[in-house]
Amino acid sequence: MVKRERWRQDFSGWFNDVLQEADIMDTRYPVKGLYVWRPYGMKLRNLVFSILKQLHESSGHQEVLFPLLIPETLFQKEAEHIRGFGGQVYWVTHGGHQKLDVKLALRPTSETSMYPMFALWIRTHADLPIKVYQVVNVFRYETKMTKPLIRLREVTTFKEAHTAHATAEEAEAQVREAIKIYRKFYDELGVPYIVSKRPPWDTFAGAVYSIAFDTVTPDGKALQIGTIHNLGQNFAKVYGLKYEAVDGKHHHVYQTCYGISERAVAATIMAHGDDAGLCLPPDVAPIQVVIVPIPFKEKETPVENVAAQVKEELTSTGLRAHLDDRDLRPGNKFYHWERRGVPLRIEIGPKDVEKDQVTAVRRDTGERLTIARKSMKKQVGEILKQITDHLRERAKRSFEALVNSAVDLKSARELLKKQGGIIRVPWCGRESCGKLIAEKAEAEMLGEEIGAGPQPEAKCPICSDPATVNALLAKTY
Ligand code: 5CA
Ligand code: ZN
Repeated sequence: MVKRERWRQDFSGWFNDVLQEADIMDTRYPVKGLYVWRPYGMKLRNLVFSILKQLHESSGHQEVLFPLLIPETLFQKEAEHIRGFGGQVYWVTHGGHQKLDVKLALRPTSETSMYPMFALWIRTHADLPIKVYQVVNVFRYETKMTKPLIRLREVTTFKEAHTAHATAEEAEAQVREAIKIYRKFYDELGVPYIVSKRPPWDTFAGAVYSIAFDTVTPDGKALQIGTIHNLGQNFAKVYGLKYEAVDGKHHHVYQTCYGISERAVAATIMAHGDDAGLCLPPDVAPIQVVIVPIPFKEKETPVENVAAQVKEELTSTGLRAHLDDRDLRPGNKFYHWERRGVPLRIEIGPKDVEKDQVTAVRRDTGERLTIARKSMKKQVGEILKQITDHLRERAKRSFEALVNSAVDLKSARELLKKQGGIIRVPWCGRESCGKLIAEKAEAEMLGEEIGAGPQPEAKCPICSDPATVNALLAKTY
C-alpha cells in the first residue's frame, strides 16, 4: 500500500510535482495565473468534463457558445454584478492601433453576454424554460495567490449553465436539479463534498442566494468546487427578459446559473493521489490498463505477441488499454505509469505465457494478482470496479476525518488550528451572529449546511438563542 504522508504534509509541493510528473500541466508559461495543458492532462480534463456535459444533456440542457468579448455598455448594467466583478475584469481597449469607442470586457462569467440575447429569444411562456450551458475560458484578474487548476486568471474550462423560467417555483426547482447534477458528478469522480448555502454577505454578485459545493484539501483547507445561484429577477429586470403569459400579461422571468471549473480536475487529483503521485479512478483515467511485456532473452517474441493480443482483447471490450512496447527496462515503465496514475498494470513474462495467465498489479493498493487468460476480460472489469469503490471509500474516510463538529468557538478555533478541515458550529442564523462566529473562530464561514441541521438542544454560541442551522467554518483556498 502506498503511503500518503507527503500528500498530507506537503500538499502544495506534492500537487505541483504531480502536475509536472504526470504530464498534466506546464506551469512555466510566462504570464501569472496562466498555464498550459499538456497532452495527458488534456485527456484527463476531457474525460472529467464529458461526464459533466453528459449530465447536463441528459437533463435537458442544450450546449451553446457565446462570444468572449462583452461591450462595457452591457457589462455595466447590473449594479451588484459590477460591484462583485468590477475589480477582476480584463479590458480590451484597442483594435490594432485604433482606440475602441466602447471597451470590451473579457468575460469573467457570461451573464451579461447571454441575458441580452435571451431577451431577444423570449417572447411568450412557450419559449420557457431556457436551459443552456457552455464550456469556455473566462478571465478573472485574481489578486489572491494563483495556483494551477485552482486559482487561475484564465480559467480554461468553465462550465456555466444558465436558465430562465416563468415562475419563482420553477427557478427553485432548477436549483434543486442543479444540486442533483453536481452531486452525481462528484459522486462519479469519487470526490467527497459538503453542500452549503452561502451566507448573505458572501452571495454571488447579482444573486438572491448561492449554494456552494466544498471539498477539503489534504492539508485541511476548504476548496469551493462549484456554485449554484438563484438570480431571482435581478438580471431579468435589468436586461428586459419578459414573457407574455397565457392571460396576455407580461412578466419578468426568474433565472438561475451554476458553474464548475477545472478545479474539478484538481479535486479529483487531490482526492485520490498518494506519495507515488497521481492515482486515477478508472472512469476518468486516460489509460485504464497498461500492458508491459517482460521479455526474457530468446523467449522475446511470444511475450510480445501475447502482449499485443491482450491489448486487442481489452480494447475490444471498450477499455482504454495501452501497450508499452518501448525499448526501456520494465522497471522504468512501471515507474512511468505509476506516476501517471494508471489504475491497473498487466505484466506478461515468459512464465505467464507458459501458464496462459497474466499478472495484474493494482495502482491503488500495489496488490499483485494472477489471472487466467480465459477469464481475463471479465476479471479486469471487476478489478477496475473494485479500484473505483476503494478510491471512493478512501477519499470519503480522509474527508470525514476532516469534517468535525464543535459546540463552542474556542474548540472550533483550536481544531482549525490543529488539523484544519471544516467545522460545524450551531448558529441562530442571524447575520450579525454569523459574522462574529467566523471572526472568533478565525476562519471563514462557508455557509449554512444543507442536508443536516443542529442537535435539538444546540444554542448559538454568540446570542445563546436556539440554533436553527449549522454554520460551516474553515480556512479556505
Ligand atoms: N456565473 C456563476 C455561475 S456559472 C459564477 O461565475 N459562479 S462562480 O464565480 O462561483 O464560479 C463558479 C466556480 O468556478 C467556483 O465555485 C469555483 O469552483 C470556480 N472558479 C471561480 N473562479 C476561479 C478561478 N479563478 N480559477 C479556478 N476556478 C475558479
Ligand atoms: Zn445568534
